[in-house]
Amino acid sequence: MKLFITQGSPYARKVRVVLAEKHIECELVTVASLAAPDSPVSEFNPLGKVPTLVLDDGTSYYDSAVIVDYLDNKVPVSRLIPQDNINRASVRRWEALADGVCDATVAVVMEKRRPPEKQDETVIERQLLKITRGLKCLSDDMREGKWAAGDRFTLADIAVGCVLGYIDLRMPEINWREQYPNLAALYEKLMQRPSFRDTAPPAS
Ligand SMILES: N[C@@H](CCC(=O)N[C@@H](CS)C(=O)NCC(=O)O)C(=O)O
Repeated sequence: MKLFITQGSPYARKVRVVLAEKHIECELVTVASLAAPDSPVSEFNPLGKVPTLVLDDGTSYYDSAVIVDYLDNKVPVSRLIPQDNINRASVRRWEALADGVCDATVAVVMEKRRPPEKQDETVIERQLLKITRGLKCLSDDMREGKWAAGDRFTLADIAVGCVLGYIDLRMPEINWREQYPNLAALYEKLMQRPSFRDTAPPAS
């Protein structure tokens, strides 16, 4: 089994944390450039995106939500996604919100990489609003809880940790630690786990 990744991708980090938490062996293939038309990942995923998981028989799975679901069921111990309907939907909603904040962060970063005269301020403003509202919602919903969703470590914590690490990497000017001490405490706790420490994005 091999997983196509880039070092900075928060979605790939989510899958790598799940692999580590569940002690699943998997070869990591780092893609040098996703923009290259001959990127090796497009052989397995027509969208050319990471993460993409390729099984030994050539079957490929994407996107990150599909991959983590597959992995959690492949090794059904230390489940990261609850099986009962309500708790499962709750964890999945946390994941969708955290991934959505990642999407908005990526959109801002991409817009700001365009030449200044081509950047659209309204696009940036709209995405920044999603980031601001999304972080506030994550913090409000966590309240003073020990973990993001319920009383145990789940995929919700992994997804939140990955978006916070990504914001640190790409938009360190967003001072979420000061604004949301409960998210800061959660991230600090997550970074004590080898799965998070070993997958921390490299300094840009
Ligand atoms: N919803 C997807 C998002 C994956 C994604 O956008 N990955 C980025 C890297 S962080 C990518 O591959 N971008 C290349 C592209 O869009 O062509 C997931 O959760 O896997």
